[in-house]
Amino acid sequence: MTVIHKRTCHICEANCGILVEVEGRRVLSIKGNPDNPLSRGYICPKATAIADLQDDPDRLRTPMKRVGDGWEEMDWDEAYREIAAKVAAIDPVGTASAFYRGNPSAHDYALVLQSRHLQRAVGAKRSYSASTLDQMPHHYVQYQMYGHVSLAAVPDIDRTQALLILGGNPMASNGSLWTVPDFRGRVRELHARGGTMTVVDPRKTETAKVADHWVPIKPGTDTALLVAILKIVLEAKPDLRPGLAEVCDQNLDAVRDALAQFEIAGLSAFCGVSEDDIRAMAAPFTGDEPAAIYGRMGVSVCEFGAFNHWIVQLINLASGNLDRVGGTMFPKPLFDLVGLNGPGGVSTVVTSRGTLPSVMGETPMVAFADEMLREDDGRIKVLFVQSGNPVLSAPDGRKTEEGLQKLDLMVAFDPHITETSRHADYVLPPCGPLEKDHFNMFFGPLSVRNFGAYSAPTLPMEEGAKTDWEIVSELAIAVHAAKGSSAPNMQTPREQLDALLKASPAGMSLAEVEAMPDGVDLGPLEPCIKTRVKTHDQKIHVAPAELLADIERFAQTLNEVPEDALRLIGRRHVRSNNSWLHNSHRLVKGPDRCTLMMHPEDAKLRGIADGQAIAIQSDVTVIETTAEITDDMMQGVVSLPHGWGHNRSGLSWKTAADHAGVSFNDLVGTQRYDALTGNAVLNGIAVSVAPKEKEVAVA
Ligand SMILES: Nc1nc2c(c(=O)[nH]1)N[C@H]1C(S)=C(S)[C@@H](COP(=O)(O)OP(=O)(O)OC[C@H]3O[C@@H](n4cnc5c(=O)[nH]c(N)nc54)[C@H](O)[C@@H]3O)O[C@H]1N2
Ligand SMILES: Nc1nc2c(c(=O)[nH]1)N[C@H]1C(S)=C(S)[C@@H](COP(=O)(O)OP(=O)(O)OC[C@H]3O[C@@H](n4cnc5c(=O)[nH]c(N)nc54)[C@H](O)[C@@H]3O)O[C@H]1N2
Ligand code: SF4
Ligand SMILES: [Mo]
Repeated sequence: MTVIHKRTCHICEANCGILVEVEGRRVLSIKGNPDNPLSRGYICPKATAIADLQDDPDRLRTPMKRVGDGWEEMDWDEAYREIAAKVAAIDPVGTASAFYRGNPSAHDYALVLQSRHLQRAVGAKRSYSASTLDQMPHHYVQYQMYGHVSLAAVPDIDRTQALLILGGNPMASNGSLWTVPDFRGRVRELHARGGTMTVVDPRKTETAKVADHWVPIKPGTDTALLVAILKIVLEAKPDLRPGLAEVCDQNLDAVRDALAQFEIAGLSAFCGVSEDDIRAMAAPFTGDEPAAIYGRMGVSVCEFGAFNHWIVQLINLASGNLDRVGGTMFPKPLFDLVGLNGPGGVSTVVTSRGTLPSVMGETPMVAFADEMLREDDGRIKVLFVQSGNPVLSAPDGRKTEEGLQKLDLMVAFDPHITETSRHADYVLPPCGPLEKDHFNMFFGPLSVRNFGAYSAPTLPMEEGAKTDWEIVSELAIAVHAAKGSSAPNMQTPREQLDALLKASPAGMSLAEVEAMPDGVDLGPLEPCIKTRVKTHDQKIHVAPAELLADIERFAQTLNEVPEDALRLIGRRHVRSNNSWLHNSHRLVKGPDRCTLMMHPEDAKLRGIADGQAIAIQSDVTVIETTAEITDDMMQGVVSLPHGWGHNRSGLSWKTAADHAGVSFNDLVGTQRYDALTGNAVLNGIAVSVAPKEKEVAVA
């Protein structure tokens, strides 16, 4: 008998509703759920690959222990006991223990809720995560301005008339820090009502191709463009609109004064965008129609990530579009993460690299390898890697590998022996994705509607399998036992979720939510800033001191002469997700995607032909791939996707290894980061590119 289960796709932030048709344990089809009010039937090609993840023959089914150069299977209790005994012996207090949490952690509400039990049992003081490779600038600015790290102002794409996107490619990524499934459909509707979209990006991306205007920009120079737009808006609209003025701690005068030193002409010259183009981009923000500006990876994961995100907020604010229908608004989701969770915080952390910023208690990933490699007492000895692959995702993959090799104990929670987990002493694999339940915990507060959805497991648990949350909580109990400490009373994630839902403004129980498998739609976003802002004085902090002071750091860069080099940027593809979907044949088939895109003139200058083998050199290393020559790149900029590089030995994902590619992050050094947040710089890397040296035949 076939049954159709409704659930949420867990792969990316779009959180699409899917219909999974199963017969027994066999997945017959995965389709979009037209009754899901958020995604409206949309899915991307990755959704169907959930079946490949579930049925992946290479996926680990039991705990694995490293023995010499190989691996031995073991049973769960034995694995827990051994790991716990080692944790207690190597680092009984936890000062030398650390966690790294990767991206899929954020898509597993149950793991998020339970993982803290393990961290407490271990006593690990240090936390690392993909957030300092990705989005700390957003959390930082949200904390500083709105009083909560998770209080994000989301572009109201469904009602705006002008959308300006910098450094984001939602046509490929399906949106980030902006849960906007069916982006394409929503842009069509924007166009149908006479609205426009402009994309600022060094590459004519898939998103730029459906936009009205593509504005190429030199990587790392967006700050100048943003400042110029803000200046124009401040001139056109000197005062905050009523309604906003009363929720702000001050007018924008401090910002206006600090920006007075910059001339539009100089800013334009710095970023290479003409004054006319800048004025055209600013125009919707000086008028009355609703408009929204959104910046993502390309302007977050750079040296001025936080500063850029602050200016983005200020443009929305100064133009009167913050907290406005068709502008940007704070979601009020079914599960109110913002109301129920502490505000987070901004501080510093002492590392072997000196004092670094620490947002939400984390240590920046730029210091990760150094903290494993240091020789003194501060060395990380015990590491837990939870759903992450930092060897491919963090800067300087080879150095990260050296660090991992030096650990006294490494435990990876991962379905595969990956580039990272191959260095572990133990790998603890979770069940398949369809055996887990799902709730959009982190993505409700980022969604384009006020929304929440719970999905029960689609398939019963396979014999001997465990969810991620069971694994971490059972290991936590074992660690407490080994240390002789008492384990806390642990509620199940469902019990926790039920309590959290009831405590949210909508006040529904989990049972009520579960009874609505298409999701609970609480309607479109609404202006709500007065009740949402979480600063101590309940005002938006327009010009936090650290951000205001960062203007001087920016001013200095305007005088620097940049190194004359090609700039390397990243690229996402709709059939991939970071490093971990390359074991699905249907997603990797077709032409090699791990190519270096370059402009025809740049190629010609270097004598490079399309498809030719090339070497890319940075100040860290050289890697080799093939050139893809295209007008879509602006001159002087080259693009390579990250998350490839399965050319390391001993991996369990065999299809991935057959489509290995090379790792972008092998080229990236760990020295550059955003001064305010410690977020890594992963774009705009200076490289040189040359035809690959011909191998010399040995006679
Ligand atoms: N150069 C460059 N580097 C980047 C980026 C970039 O744009 N350019 N992007 C950055 C960003 S935004 C991010 S978020 C990071 C991502 O960085 P990471 O999170 O470190 O890397 P992923 O590739 O997402 O790795 C996810 C791992 O989790 C495993 N996994 C998948 N599902 C599950 C599950 O259900 N349970 C468990 N236990 N494991 C699971 C996969 O097998 C894989 O090993 O990469 C960053 N790195
Ligand atoms: N298919 C797919 N979807 C994904 C992922 C994936 O790997 N594949 N990863 C998921 C994750 S973890 C995240 S965080 C999101 C990321 O979501 P997005 O931020 O939308 O994704 P990116 O493709 O990294 O977009 C960054 C864009 O910035 C541009 N860029 C680079 N440098 C600069 C610059 O200096 N200035 C400007 N203006 N632009 C620049 C790049 O060309 C690129 O188009 O995607 C998520 N969704
Ligand atoms: S866009 Fe694709 S991967 Fe992302 S949630 Fe939707 S179906 Fe899943
Ligand atoms: Mo990310």
